[in-house]
Order: sequence, then C-alpha cells, then structure tokens
Amino acid sequence: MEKVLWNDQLVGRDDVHISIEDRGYQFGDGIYEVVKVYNGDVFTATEHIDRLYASADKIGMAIPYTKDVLHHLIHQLIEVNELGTGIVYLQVTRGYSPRNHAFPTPAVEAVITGYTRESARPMQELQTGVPVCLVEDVRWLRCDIKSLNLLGNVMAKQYAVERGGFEAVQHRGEVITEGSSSNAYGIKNGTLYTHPVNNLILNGITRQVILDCCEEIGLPVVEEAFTKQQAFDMDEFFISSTGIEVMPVTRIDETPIGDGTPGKWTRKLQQAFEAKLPQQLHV
Ligand code: PSZ
Repeated sequence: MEKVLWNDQLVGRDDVHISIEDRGYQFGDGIYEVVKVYNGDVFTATEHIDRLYASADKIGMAIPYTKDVLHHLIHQLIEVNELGTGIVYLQVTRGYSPRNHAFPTPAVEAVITGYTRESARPMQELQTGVPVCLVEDVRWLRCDIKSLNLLGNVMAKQYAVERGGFEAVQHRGEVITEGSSSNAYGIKNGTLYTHPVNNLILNGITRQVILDCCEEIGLPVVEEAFTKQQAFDMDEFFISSTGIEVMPVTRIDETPIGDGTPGKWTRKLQQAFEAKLPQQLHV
C-alpha cells in the first residue's frame, strides 16, 4: 500500500487530514522541496534538505524535526513505496489557526506532507532538446525562497505551454532571470553565462552540480545577468532542474539557437552530470 508522509508519520493517502484553515491552503504560506531518486537512491538529498530549512528560516518558520529525522523519513517513504526512479515532494506549511494574515501567536506547529511519484528521466527531450518561450517575470522579489506561492510560475508555464513551449524562460525587463521551474544558461564563445544567485532566482541544486561540472570539463563560468537579445545570440542554451537535469534548448520563441540542435558544450555537461548520478541508469 502506498504511504505518504504526514508530519512524522507514514500513513495511507486517505488518512491525511489537513485543516481547511491550514495557512498553506489559505495563503500559500509555506515552502517545499523536490528530491530526485534514481533507482532507489536519493540524489543531493542533503542539499535539498538544507535548502528546505533555509527557506523555512527566511520566512520565520520552524520545522519541528531535525534534518536527520527528515532524512530518515524520506528514506522510509522511498523504501515503503518501493520507489525506483522518481521524485519525492515535500511541503511544509506554517500550520493552521483561524484565518489572519499575521503569524499565529503563539506559534502553531508546522504541517508537513510528503509523497513519492515514479517518473522516468525525460530521455527523449534530453536527446533532442526543447523549445522555450520568453515570458515577463512578474513574480515577487524573493524568488530565492522555495515558496508554495507559485502563481507567477504557474501563469508563466501555462503561457509557454499554450504556445508549444516546454518551459517559460522569464525576463525582468531585458534581463533573463530563470525558468518557471528551472534555471537558465547560455553559452557564447566557450563561456557559460547564468544569472547570479540573488533574490531574483532560486539557487538551484542542479545549478550547483552543473557549475561543478563546468569546472571539470574546463568551461569558464560568468555568473552575470544577460539580456533577451544576448539569449537569442547564444551559441547554446539550456535549462536545468531536479526533474529535467541538463535540458538543451534548441529554440527560443521563433529563434533557433546555434544550428537548432543541442550544442557540444551542453552535451559535455550532460555527460559530466550523468557521471555524478547514482549508478545503473537507463532503466
Ligand atoms: O520535476 C520538475 O519538473 C521539477 S523538480 C524541481 C523543479 C521542477 N524546479 C525547481 C526550480 C524552480 O522551481 C525555479 C523557479 N528555479 C529553479 C529551479 C531549479 O532548482 P533545482 O535544480 O534545485 O531543482
């Protein structure tokens, strides 16, 4: 029987009771994480859990368990559900109390939910690359927090999907920030460009792994914002996330990038990235 995480318990899906006045439901007042599992092995779980606690800290919320306990619960969840390759989703809300924008006083206990989903690596898209659409970034100014408030991201992705895009790559004015659920990178004349880590993007765990890969393969990195026009003129372009790894972008709106196929540095990064994954892939 499939189990889900509810606070520190593994229970059946139908045994979870969430209050209608949960602040996650009422205000999107909470945070989340997504951890990838390859053949039963978690990938960069420590980094994801550290980021979850960092997001909680940034919104003045306490997670009522230690990181070790959470690690253990995630492992149990993977094991009991016999998850092979897929995703663990974790949400933490500020808990429930009568509706009021201000934090409850005294504080109430955070509410945690978690569940697994089997999902194959997107091998087809990783091979061929994907088209993306540019969308104005209308999100708030704390995109460094992995907040449950995803309306801006949801609207951006939907805009892209309706136009045949795989992802929405967002820009604030002329400056490319990040995808609706990914980080964005361009490569020009043998140098990789990507938005610096600040309040305007999520510090992607995949991004951190990719920057290590760049060093390994001798690809110089410039963490500086670049413009829409520069994006169209890149030799190569790609996006990254826990779910999509190093995903080549072959077209931005109507403009093919490079020769319209995944670039050679992008291929090298895919290989270097794959070498870091838990072994026995392609299943
Ligand atoms: O399964 C999926 O499609 C996933 S798993 C994680 C994401 C999508 N998105 C994470 C994300 C994001 O939501 C935003 C706004 N920026 C960057 C990222 C990439 O973060 P990491 O690499 O930590 O997943």
